[in-house]
Amino acid sequence: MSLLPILEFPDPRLRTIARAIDPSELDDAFRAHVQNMFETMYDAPGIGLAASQVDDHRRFMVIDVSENHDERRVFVNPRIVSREGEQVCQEGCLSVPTINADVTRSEKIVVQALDEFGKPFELAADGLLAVCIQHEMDHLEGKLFIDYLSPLKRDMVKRKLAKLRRSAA
Ligand code: GNR
Ligand code: NI
Repeated sequence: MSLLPILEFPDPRLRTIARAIDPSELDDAFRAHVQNMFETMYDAPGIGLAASQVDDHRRFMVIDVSENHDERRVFVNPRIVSREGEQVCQEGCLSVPTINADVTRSEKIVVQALDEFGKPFELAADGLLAVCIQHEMDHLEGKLFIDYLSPLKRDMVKRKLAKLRRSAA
């Protein structure tokens, strides 16, 4: 097991659009990589991690929104097949450290994906799980939650992060 480095904004690699995975790629090496992603996510700590964030541009993500870290979910080639309603959630992102902001997302979604063994499944999600699935699927499209902010707020975020980087250097 090993912890993977997480890319941080404004790294241009976070803007990469992930490519679909062929089921033949879902081998033991892939599953070992998935375990490293869970380990990296729990260590951060976070409730979700898209492959894009660890510079892997295949279309998959891992999520566990449980308190006890006992509800691991792997989504390969996820697709949202229905949406209903709206919810506003204060979001954060491991790739945009120290920033939190309200984002409006669908309240309920139904997602279809493959698990890490290539088995198709369908999941109805609401609340935080629905938010997290939408947040991770955005990463796979090269999109970050701060992209939804007004230009003024996004500018404030950029300046805060630039200042943090200067003091860290
Ligand atoms: O750990 C995370 N928490 C979180 C909280 C509210 C909305 C979305 C998230 S996802 C985030 C981890 C992350 O950056 N995943 O890409
Ligand atoms: Ni994120």
